[in-house]
Amino acid sequence: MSVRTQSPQPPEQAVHRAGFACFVGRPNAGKSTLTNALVGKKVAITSNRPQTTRHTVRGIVHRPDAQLILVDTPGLHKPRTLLGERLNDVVRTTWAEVDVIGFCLPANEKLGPGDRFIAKELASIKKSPKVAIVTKTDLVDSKTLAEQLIAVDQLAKELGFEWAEIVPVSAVGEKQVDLLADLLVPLLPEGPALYPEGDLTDEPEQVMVAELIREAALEGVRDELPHSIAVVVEEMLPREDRPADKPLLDIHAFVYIERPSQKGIIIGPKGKRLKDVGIKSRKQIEALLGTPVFLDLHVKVAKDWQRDPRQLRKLGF
Ligand SMILES: Nc1nc2c(ncn2[C@@H]2O[C@H](COP(=O)(O)OP(=O)(O)OP(=O)(O)O)[C@@H](O)[C@H]2O)c(=O)[nH]1
Ligand SMILES: [Mg+2]
Repeated sequence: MSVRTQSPQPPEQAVHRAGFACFVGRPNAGKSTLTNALVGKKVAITSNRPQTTRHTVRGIVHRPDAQLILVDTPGLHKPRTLLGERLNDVVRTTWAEVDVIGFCLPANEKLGPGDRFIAKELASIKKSPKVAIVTKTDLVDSKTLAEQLIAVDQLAKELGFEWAEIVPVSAVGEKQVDLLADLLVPLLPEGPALYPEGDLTDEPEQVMVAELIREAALEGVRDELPHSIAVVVEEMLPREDRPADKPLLDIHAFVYIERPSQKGIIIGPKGKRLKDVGIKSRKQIEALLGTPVFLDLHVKVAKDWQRDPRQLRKLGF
């Protein structure tokens, strides 16, 4: 087993590489946090709730020698709803299309049936190299980390394949994040950049805004509620009659929940919770778009949307 702690030697003749690496793993494994750390900016929302990511998010890393396009995917899990099935389908389509697969496994949780299940599926993909990424290393001591690295190595051996690399990282502690990029780049095909210099994601602004609102709404809600929340931005328009040096962007968005009984929780006593979600996400949206924002948030019930094909389509799944 070779566990990387140092970058490979640079090749003698510099070639430019460009391609796609996707991050897969169980929900909550740290895929989106790692994507953001590599890109150097928040392109994907994160939370301590499982199943935060609901669509693939591309983050672009620009380097002199390469363009590494990261595809952050929803956590793969046993689906309980139609939404869950759709998300799993998205992941499988994605890993069939990328140049490298990065399997994220948290250092602080013993390998479980969920990891085994994913590893088994990865074993059947012959064409792409697979890199094991042991995440959240800041949460464990070196002995636990060493045991996890051995277990991860063993997992592939049991299933009859080898990891191209095994890399321990901490996105929060900023440990070995650059090393991971150094190891992924040589696994990409040679070729020119695929995205313009400076683009960090190809997410539409409207989607990023909706995601920032959802991230704020996820904070502090418990049990099943995180899964029930969906956000749609209906309209983003510059306010008319504003002087050129004092622009204001009007954003109208709906926070959807699944049942009328959830409305009170989202809105909070005297509307306080929803107001806080508005304040928090507005700050982030203003930072993202670089313009003052008026954010108009409404809560709506979309009955059992996670299980209803029509509602799912309306919400963009
Ligand atoms: N301490 C520590 N926490 C981390 C690290 N990376 C992620 N986390 C935390 O782990 C939780 C889940 O992180 P996410 O990046 O949202 O996980 P994910 O794999 O994208 O989850 P899904 O989108 O639900 O599949 C968040 O609370 C993160 O702050 C890390 O390197 N160290
Ligand atoms: Mg995620």
